[in-house]
Amino acid sequence: MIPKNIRAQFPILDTQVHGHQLVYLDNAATTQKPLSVVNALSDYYLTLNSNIHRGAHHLAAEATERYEAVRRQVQAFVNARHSHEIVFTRGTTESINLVAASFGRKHIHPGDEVIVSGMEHHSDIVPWQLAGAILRPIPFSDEGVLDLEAYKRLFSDRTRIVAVNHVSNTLGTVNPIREIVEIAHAHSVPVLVDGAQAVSHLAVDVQALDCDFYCFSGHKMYAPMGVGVLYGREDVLGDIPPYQGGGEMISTVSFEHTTYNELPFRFEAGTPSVGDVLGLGAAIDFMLDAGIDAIAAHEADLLAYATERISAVPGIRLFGTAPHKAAVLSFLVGDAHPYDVGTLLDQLGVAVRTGHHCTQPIMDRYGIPGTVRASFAVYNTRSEVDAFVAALERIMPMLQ
Ligand code: 7TS
Repeated sequence: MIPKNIRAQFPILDTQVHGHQLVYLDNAATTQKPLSVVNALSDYYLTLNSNIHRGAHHLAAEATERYEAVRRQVQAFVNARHSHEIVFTRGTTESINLVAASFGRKHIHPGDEVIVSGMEHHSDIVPWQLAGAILRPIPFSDEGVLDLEAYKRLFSDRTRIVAVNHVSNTLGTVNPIREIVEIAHAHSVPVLVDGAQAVSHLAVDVQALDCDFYCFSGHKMYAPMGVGVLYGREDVLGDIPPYQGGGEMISTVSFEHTTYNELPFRFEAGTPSVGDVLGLGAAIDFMLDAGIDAIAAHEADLLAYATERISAVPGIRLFGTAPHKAAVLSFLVGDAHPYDVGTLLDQLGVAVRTGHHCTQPIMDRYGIPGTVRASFAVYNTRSEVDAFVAALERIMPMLQ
Protein backbone atom coordinates (compact mmCIF):
# COMPACT_ATOMS: atom_id res chain seq x y z
CA MET A 1 0.00 0.00 0.00
CA ILE A 2 1.13 3.53 -0.75
CA PRO A 3 1.48 5.61 2.46
CA LYS A 4 -1.58 7.79 3.07
CA ASN A 5 0.41 10.97 3.54
CA ILE A 6 2.15 10.73 0.17
CA ARG A 7 0.26 13.63 -1.42
CA ALA A 8 1.26 15.91 1.46
CA GLN A 9 4.85 15.50 0.25
CA PHE A 10 3.90 17.19 -3.04
CA PRO A 11 2.52 20.69 -2.26
CA ILE A 12 2.13 21.47 -5.97
CA LEU A 13 -0.74 18.95 -6.14
CA ASP A 14 -2.90 21.44 -4.18
CA THR A 15 -2.66 23.99 -7.00
CA GLN A 16 -5.91 25.43 -8.37
CA VAL A 17 -6.08 25.68 -12.17
CA HIS A 18 -8.77 27.86 -13.77
CA GLY A 19 -10.77 27.58 -10.54
CA HIS A 20 -10.48 23.78 -10.38
CA GLN A 21 -8.35 21.46 -8.30
CA LEU A 22 -5.33 20.40 -10.39
CA VAL A 23 -5.42 16.78 -11.59
CA TYR A 24 -1.86 16.18 -12.76
CA LEU A 25 -1.76 13.36 -15.32
CA ASP A 26 1.35 14.37 -17.27
CA ASN A 27 3.81 12.25 -15.34
CA ALA A 28 5.43 10.65 -18.38
CA ALA A 29 6.64 14.14 -19.33
CA THR A 30 7.91 14.85 -15.82
CA THR A 31 6.87 13.85 -12.33
CA GLN A 32 6.36 16.32 -9.51
CA LYS A 33 9.01 16.51 -6.78
CA PRO A 34 8.53 15.59 -3.13
CA LEU A 35 9.62 18.00 -0.38
CA SER A 36 12.62 15.78 0.44
CA VAL A 37 14.00 16.31 -3.08
CA VAL A 38 13.41 20.07 -3.04
CA ASN A 39 15.02 20.21 0.42
CA ALA A 40 18.04 18.21 -0.74
CA LEU A 41 18.51 20.75 -3.50
CA SER A 42 18.14 23.83 -1.28
CA ASP A 43 20.27 22.26 1.51
CA TYR A 44 23.03 21.72 -0.99
CA TYR A 45 23.02 25.35 -2.13
CA LEU A 46 22.55 26.74 1.40
CA THR A 47 25.10 24.58 3.22
CA LEU A 48 27.39 22.67 0.89
CA ASN A 49 27.79 24.38 -2.50
CA SER A 50 31.26 23.68 -3.80
CA ASN A 51 32.91 22.23 -6.86
CA ILE A 52 33.73 18.58 -6.45
CA HIS A 53 36.75 16.31 -6.92
CA ARG A 54 39.45 18.95 -6.93
CA GLY A 55 39.18 20.95 -3.74
CA ALA A 56 41.44 20.67 -0.72
CA HIS A 57 38.88 22.34 1.53
CA HIS A 58 36.10 20.97 3.70
CA LEU A 59 33.09 21.88 1.57
CA ALA A 60 34.63 20.40 -1.58
CA ALA A 61 35.51 17.17 0.22
CA GLU A 62 32.02 16.87 1.72
CA ALA A 63 30.26 17.66 -1.58
CA THR A 64 32.45 15.09 -3.35
CA GLU A 65 31.67 12.45 -0.75
CA ARG A 66 27.90 13.05 -1.08
CA TYR A 67 28.06 13.07 -4.90
CA GLU A 68 29.96 9.78 -4.94
CA ALA A 69 27.56 8.32 -2.36
CA VAL A 70 24.68 8.93 -4.80
CA ARG A 71 26.65 7.07 -7.47
CA ARG A 72 26.73 4.06 -5.13
CA GLN A 73 23.02 4.57 -4.43
CA VAL A 74 22.24 4.48 -8.17
CA GLN A 75 24.46 1.41 -8.52
CA ALA A 76 22.34 -0.39 -5.92
CA PHE A 77 19.09 1.00 -7.40
CA VAL A 78 19.71 -0.63 -10.80
CA ASN A 79 21.85 -3.46 -9.39
CA ALA A 80 25.00 -2.61 -11.36
CA ARG A 81 28.07 -4.68 -10.52
CA HIS A 82 30.34 -1.63 -9.99
CA SER A 83 29.79 2.02 -9.08
CA HIS A 84 32.17 3.07 -11.88
CA GLU A 85 29.61 1.69 -14.34
CA ILE A 86 27.35 4.64 -13.38
CA VAL A 87 27.94 7.89 -15.34
CA PHE A 88 26.01 11.04 -14.43
CA THR A 89 24.62 12.91 -17.42
CA ARG A 90 21.96 15.60 -17.97
CA GLY A 91 19.29 13.03 -18.80
CA THR A 92 18.27 10.18 -21.08
CA THR A 93 18.84 12.28 -24.18
CA GLU A 94 22.43 13.02 -23.24
CA SER A 95 23.05 9.41 -22.17
CA ILE A 96 21.93 8.08 -25.55
CA ASN A 97 23.83 10.78 -27.45
CA LEU A 98 26.94 9.89 -25.47
CA VAL A 99 26.75 6.25 -26.51
CA ALA A 100 25.74 7.00 -30.11
CA ALA A 101 28.65 9.43 -30.48
CA SER A 102 31.33 7.43 -28.65
CA PHE A 103 30.31 3.89 -29.56
CA GLY A 104 29.47 5.23 -33.02
CA ARG A 105 32.90 6.78 -33.52
CA LYS A 106 34.53 3.44 -32.83
CA HIS A 107 32.05 0.95 -34.26
CA ILE A 108 29.59 2.58 -36.71
CA HIS A 109 30.87 3.08 -40.24
CA PRO A 110 29.04 4.08 -43.43
CA GLY A 111 26.52 1.37 -44.35
CA ASP A 112 26.33 -0.01 -40.80
CA GLU A 113 22.96 -0.67 -39.22
CA VAL A 114 21.29 -0.06 -35.87
CA ILE A 115 18.14 -1.95 -34.88
CA VAL A 116 15.66 0.23 -33.00
CA SER A 117 12.06 -0.45 -32.13
CA GLY A 118 9.24 1.14 -34.11
CA MET A 119 8.08 2.79 -30.88
CA GLU A 120 11.23 4.73 -29.95
CA HIS A 121 11.27 8.29 -28.67
CA HIS A 122 13.05 10.63 -31.10
CA SER A 123 15.98 10.73 -28.68
CA ASP A 124 16.63 7.05 -29.44
CA ILE A 125 16.35 7.57 -33.20
CA VAL A 126 18.11 10.81 -34.13
CA PRO A 127 21.43 10.22 -32.29
CA TRP A 128 21.94 7.02 -34.31
CA GLN A 129 21.18 8.92 -37.52
CA LEU A 130 23.72 11.55 -36.47
CA ALA A 131 26.20 8.71 -35.95
CA GLY A 132 25.65 7.77 -39.62
CA ALA A 133 23.75 4.52 -39.07
CA ILE A 134 20.99 3.04 -41.21
CA LEU A 135 18.02 2.32 -38.92
CA ARG A 136 16.17 -0.98 -39.00
CA PRO A 137 12.94 -0.59 -36.99
CA ILE A 138 11.23 -3.54 -35.26
CA PRO A 139 7.53 -3.51 -36.27
CA PHE A 140 4.75 -3.79 -33.69
CA SER A 141 1.15 -5.01 -33.65
CA ASP A 142 -1.97 -2.86 -33.45
CA GLU A 143 -2.00 -3.51 -29.69
CA GLY A 144 1.54 -2.15 -29.42
CA VAL A 145 3.47 -5.41 -28.99
CA LEU A 146 6.88 -5.76 -30.70
CA ASP A 147 7.13 -8.51 -33.32
CA LEU A 148 10.09 -10.53 -32.07
CA GLU A 149 10.08 -12.87 -35.08
CA ALA A 150 10.48 -9.85 -37.37
CA TYR A 151 13.19 -8.55 -34.98
CA LYS A 152 15.21 -11.76 -35.44
CA ARG A 153 15.12 -11.26 -39.20
CA LEU A 154 16.53 -7.72 -38.96
CA PHE A 155 20.04 -8.83 -38.01
CA SER A 156 22.70 -8.69 -40.68
CA ASP A 157 26.47 -8.63 -40.68
CA ARG A 158 26.18 -4.82 -40.63
CA THR A 159 24.18 -4.69 -37.34
CA ARG A 160 26.27 -2.81 -34.77
CA ILE A 161 23.89 -2.24 -31.83
CA VAL A 162 20.24 -2.67 -30.80
CA ALA A 163 18.57 0.33 -29.10
CA VAL A 164 15.10 -0.14 -27.58
CA ASN A 165 13.00 1.40 -24.88
CA HIS A 166 12.05 -0.55 -21.80
CA VAL A 167 8.64 1.17 -21.63
CA SER A 168 7.04 3.15 -24.47
CA ASN A 169 6.15 6.71 -23.45
CA THR A 170 3.23 6.76 -25.91
CA LEU A 171 1.82 3.24 -25.79
CA GLY A 172 2.87 2.21 -22.29
CA THR A 173 4.10 -1.17 -23.56
CA VAL A 174 6.66 -2.86 -21.31
CA ASN A 175 9.03 -4.46 -23.79
CA PRO A 176 10.61 -7.91 -23.21
CA ILE A 177 14.14 -6.60 -22.72
CA ARG A 178 15.63 -9.87 -21.42
CA GLU A 179 14.51 -11.69 -24.57
CA ILE A 180 15.59 -8.84 -26.86
CA VAL A 181 19.05 -8.87 -25.26
CA GLU A 182 19.38 -12.63 -25.51
CA ILE A 183 18.64 -12.55 -29.25
CA ALA A 184 21.09 -9.66 -29.83
CA HIS A 185 23.85 -11.28 -27.80
CA ALA A 186 23.43 -14.49 -29.79
CA HIS A 187 24.53 -12.31 -32.75
CA SER A 188 27.31 -10.71 -30.61
CA VAL A 189 25.50 -7.36 -30.85
CA PRO A 190 25.27 -5.11 -27.75
CA VAL A 191 22.00 -3.57 -26.53
CA LEU A 192 21.22 -0.09 -25.25
CA VAL A 193 18.01 0.26 -23.26
CA ASP A 194 16.19 3.58 -22.97
CA GLY A 195 14.73 3.28 -19.49
CA ALA A 196 13.31 6.83 -19.28
CA GLN A 197 9.76 5.55 -18.72
CA ALA A 198 10.67 2.43 -16.77
CA VAL A 199 12.64 3.45 -13.68
CA SER A 200 9.77 5.21 -11.92
CA HIS A 201 7.35 2.33 -12.50
CA LEU A 202 9.19 -0.95 -12.09
CA ALA A 203 12.28 -2.44 -10.44
CA VAL A 204 15.23 -2.35 -12.83
CA ASP A 205 18.05 -4.89 -12.56
CA VAL A 206 20.66 -4.33 -15.25
CA GLN A 207 22.41 -7.60 -14.46
CA ALA A 208 19.21 -9.61 -14.79
CA LEU A 209 18.35 -7.77 -18.02
CA ASP A 210 21.95 -8.40 -19.15
CA CYS A 211 21.87 -5.17 -21.21
CA ASP A 212 25.07 -3.36 -22.15
CA PHE A 213 23.82 0.21 -21.62
CA TYR A 214 20.82 1.52 -19.67
CA CYS A 215 19.78 5.20 -19.79
CA PHE A 216 17.36 7.23 -17.69
CA SER A 217 16.41 10.74 -16.53
CA GLY A 218 16.06 11.88 -12.93
CA HIS A 219 13.14 14.20 -13.58
CA LYS A 220 10.79 11.38 -14.57
CA MET A 221 11.44 9.64 -11.23
CA TYR A 222 10.74 12.46 -8.76
CA ALA A 223 14.27 13.95 -9.01
CA PRO A 224 15.24 17.42 -10.30
CA MET A 225 15.60 18.21 -13.98
CA GLY A 226 19.16 18.36 -15.28
CA VAL A 227 20.45 15.01 -14.06
CA GLY A 228 20.34 11.58 -15.60
CA VAL A 229 22.24 8.33 -15.69
CA LEU A 230 24.10 6.20 -18.15
CA TYR A 231 24.83 2.69 -16.94
CA GLY A 232 27.40 0.91 -19.07
CA ARG A 233 28.82 -2.51 -18.33
CA GLU A 234 32.48 -2.11 -17.43
CA ASP A 235 33.85 -3.88 -20.51
CA VAL A 236 31.71 -1.98 -23.07
CA LEU A 237 32.01 1.40 -21.36
CA GLY A 238 35.76 0.93 -21.02
CA ASP A 239 35.99 0.11 -24.71
CA ILE A 240 34.54 3.34 -26.15
CA PRO A 241 36.30 6.72 -26.56
CA PRO A 242 35.44 9.80 -24.46
CA TYR A 243 32.41 11.90 -25.41
CA GLN A 244 33.21 15.47 -24.38
CA GLY A 245 36.69 16.75 -23.61
CA GLY A 246 37.45 19.03 -20.68
CA GLY A 247 38.23 19.12 -17.01
CA GLU A 248 38.05 16.00 -14.85
CA MET A 249 37.91 13.55 -17.78
CA ILE A 250 41.68 13.62 -18.28
CA SER A 251 44.63 12.05 -16.57
CA THR A 252 47.39 14.19 -18.11
CA VAL A 253 47.26 16.95 -20.71
CA SER A 254 50.00 18.45 -22.86
CA PHE A 255 49.86 20.15 -26.23
CA GLU A 256 51.26 17.01 -27.80
CA HIS A 257 49.32 14.30 -26.03
CA THR A 258 46.46 13.78 -23.57
CA THR A 259 45.64 10.69 -21.57
CA TYR A 260 42.21 10.02 -20.13
CA ASN A 261 40.91 9.44 -16.64
CA GLU A 262 39.50 6.10 -15.49
CA LEU A 263 35.80 5.15 -15.47
CA PRO A 264 33.42 6.81 -14.82
CA PHE A 265 35.20 10.20 -14.75
CA ARG A 266 36.33 9.80 -18.37
CA PHE A 267 32.71 10.45 -19.34
CA GLU A 268 32.02 13.31 -16.91
CA ALA A 269 33.81 16.31 -18.44
CA GLY A 270 33.28 19.65 -16.71
CA THR A 271 31.44 20.63 -13.56
CA PRO A 272 28.47 18.34 -13.02
CA SER A 273 25.13 19.40 -11.57
CA VAL A 274 26.04 18.36 -8.03
CA GLY A 275 22.88 19.64 -6.35
CA ASP A 276 20.70 17.79 -8.86
CA VAL A 277 22.66 14.59 -8.28
CA LEU A 278 22.01 14.93 -4.54
CA GLY A 279 18.34 15.50 -5.39
CA LEU A 280 18.43 12.25 -7.37
CA GLY A 281 19.70 10.51 -4.25
CA ALA A 282 16.75 11.91 -2.27
CA ALA A 283 14.35 10.76 -5.02
CA ILE A 284 15.73 7.22 -4.84
CA ASP A 285 15.22 7.29 -1.05
CA PHE A 286 11.66 8.50 -1.64
CA MET A 287 10.93 5.64 -4.06
CA LEU A 288 12.51 3.02 -1.81
CA ASP A 289 10.51 4.33 1.18
CA ALA A 290 7.29 4.05 -0.82
CA GLY A 291 8.48 0.65 -2.13
CA ILE A 292 9.00 -0.02 -5.84
CA ASP A 293 6.65 -3.00 -5.81
CA ALA A 294 4.00 -0.98 -3.95
CA ILE A 295 4.35 1.84 -6.49
CA ALA A 296 3.99 -0.66 -9.37
CA ALA A 297 0.92 -2.26 -7.77
CA HIS A 298 -0.73 1.11 -7.08
CA GLU A 299 -0.13 2.30 -10.65
CA ALA A 300 -1.36 -1.01 -12.09
CA ASP A 301 -4.59 -0.52 -10.16
CA LEU A 302 -4.94 3.06 -11.45
CA LEU A 303 -4.25 1.98 -15.03
CA ALA A 304 -6.78 -0.86 -14.89
CA TYR A 305 -9.39 1.42 -13.34
CA ALA A 306 -8.76 4.28 -15.78
CA THR A 307 -8.79 1.90 -18.77
CA GLU A 308 -12.12 0.44 -17.69
CA ARG A 309 -13.71 3.83 -16.99
CA ILE A 310 -12.46 5.54 -20.14
CA SER A 311 -13.41 2.58 -22.35
CA ALA A 312 -17.02 3.15 -21.31
CA VAL A 313 -16.96 6.72 -22.68
CA PRO A 314 -18.56 6.73 -26.17
CA GLY A 315 -16.22 7.58 -29.03
CA ILE A 316 -12.94 6.83 -27.20
CA ARG A 317 -10.22 5.03 -29.16
CA LEU A 318 -7.30 3.66 -27.11
CA PHE A 319 -3.78 3.33 -28.53
CA GLY A 320 -1.53 0.84 -26.76
CA THR A 321 -3.42 -2.11 -25.34
CA ALA A 322 -0.53 -4.54 -24.82
CA PRO A 323 -1.05 -7.10 -22.06
CA HIS A 324 2.06 -5.86 -20.22
CA LYS A 325 1.78 -2.08 -19.80
CA ALA A 326 2.94 0.69 -17.51
CA ALA A 327 0.69 3.55 -16.38
CA VAL A 328 0.18 5.36 -19.69
CA LEU A 329 -3.17 5.83 -21.42
CA SER A 330 -3.12 7.22 -24.98
CA PHE A 331 -6.42 7.89 -26.71
CA LEU A 332 -8.44 9.90 -29.19
CA VAL A 333 -11.99 11.20 -28.77
CA GLY A 334 -14.01 10.70 -31.97
CA ASP A 335 -12.52 12.86 -34.70
CA ALA A 336 -11.50 15.65 -32.31
CA HIS A 337 -7.96 16.97 -32.59
CA PRO A 338 -5.94 15.88 -29.52
CA TYR A 339 -4.86 19.47 -28.86
CA ASP A 340 -8.50 20.60 -28.57
CA VAL A 341 -9.20 17.82 -26.08
CA GLY A 342 -6.13 18.76 -24.02
CA THR A 343 -7.02 22.46 -23.98
CA LEU A 344 -10.60 21.81 -22.87
CA LEU A 345 -9.44 19.38 -20.16
CA ASP A 346 -7.02 22.03 -18.92
CA GLN A 347 -9.94 24.43 -18.49
CA LEU A 348 -11.29 21.91 -15.96
CA GLY A 349 -7.95 21.52 -14.16
CA VAL A 350 -6.89 18.25 -15.80
CA ALA A 351 -3.29 18.26 -17.07
CA VAL A 352 -2.63 15.79 -19.90
CA ARG A 353 -0.20 15.86 -22.82
CA THR A 354 -1.26 15.98 -26.45
CA GLY A 355 0.56 15.51 -29.75
CA HIS A 356 3.05 13.00 -31.09
CA HIS A 357 4.96 12.73 -27.80
CA CYS A 358 8.26 12.78 -29.74
CA THR A 359 7.29 9.46 -31.36
CA GLN A 360 6.26 10.47 -34.86
CA PRO A 361 6.85 6.97 -36.32
CA ILE A 362 4.15 5.64 -33.94
CA MET A 363 1.70 8.24 -35.26
CA ASP A 364 2.57 7.28 -38.85
CA ARG A 365 2.04 3.61 -37.95
CA TYR A 366 -1.55 4.35 -36.87
CA GLY A 367 -2.15 7.13 -39.41
CA ILE A 368 -3.07 9.70 -36.75
CA PRO A 369 -1.70 13.19 -35.98
CA GLY A 370 -1.21 12.52 -32.29
CA THR A 371 -2.97 11.32 -29.16
CA VAL A 372 -4.15 12.61 -25.83
CA ARG A 373 -2.05 10.98 -23.13
CA ALA A 374 -2.83 10.57 -19.44
CA SER A 375 0.06 9.12 -17.43
CA PHE A 376 0.03 8.20 -13.75
CA ALA A 377 2.42 8.35 -10.82
CA VAL A 378 2.53 7.16 -7.24
CA TYR A 379 0.54 10.15 -5.89
CA ASN A 380 -2.44 9.84 -8.28
CA THR A 381 -5.69 8.43 -6.97
CA ARG A 382 -8.84 6.71 -8.21
CA SER A 383 -10.81 9.85 -7.41
CA GLU A 384 -8.52 11.76 -9.79
CA VAL A 385 -9.34 9.17 -12.45
CA ASP A 386 -13.01 9.86 -11.73
CA ALA A 387 -12.42 13.62 -12.06
CA PHE A 388 -10.57 13.05 -15.34
CA VAL A 389 -13.35 10.89 -16.81
CA ALA A 390 -16.03 13.34 -15.57
CA ALA A 391 -14.11 16.17 -17.27
CA LEU A 392 -13.96 14.15 -20.50
CA GLU A 393 -17.69 13.54 -20.38
CA ARG A 394 -18.30 17.22 -19.73
CA ILE A 395 -16.27 18.42 -22.72
CA MET A 396 -17.69 15.78 -25.07
CA PRO A 397 -20.57 17.95 -26.39
CA MET A 398 -18.05 20.71 -27.23
CA LEU A 399 -16.06 18.31 -29.41
CA GLN A 400 -18.87 17.34 -31.72
N1 7TS B 1 13.07 8.29 -23.99
C1 7TS B 1 11.78 8.16 -23.64
C2 7TS B 1 11.11 6.82 -23.74
C3 7TS B 1 11.07 9.28 -23.19
O1 7TS B 1 9.80 9.16 -22.84
C4 7TS B 1 11.73 10.54 -23.11
C5 7TS B 1 11.01 11.80 -22.72
C6 7TS B 1 13.09 10.60 -23.45
C7 7TS B 1 13.72 9.45 -23.89
C8 7TS B 1 13.88 11.85 -23.33
O2 7TS B 1 14.06 12.15 -21.98
P1 7TS B 1 14.77 13.50 -21.53
O3 7TS B 1 14.59 13.52 -20.05
O4 7TS B 1 16.20 13.42 -21.93
O5 7TS B 1 14.05 14.61 -22.23
N2 7TS B 1 9.63 11.74 -22.91
C9 7TS B 1 8.75 12.77 -22.81
C10 7TS B 1 7.37 12.58 -22.96
O6 7TS B 1 6.84 11.50 -23.18
N3 7TS B 1 6.76 13.77 -22.83
O7 7TS B 1 7.68 14.70 -22.60
C11 7TS B 1 8.93 14.09 -22.58
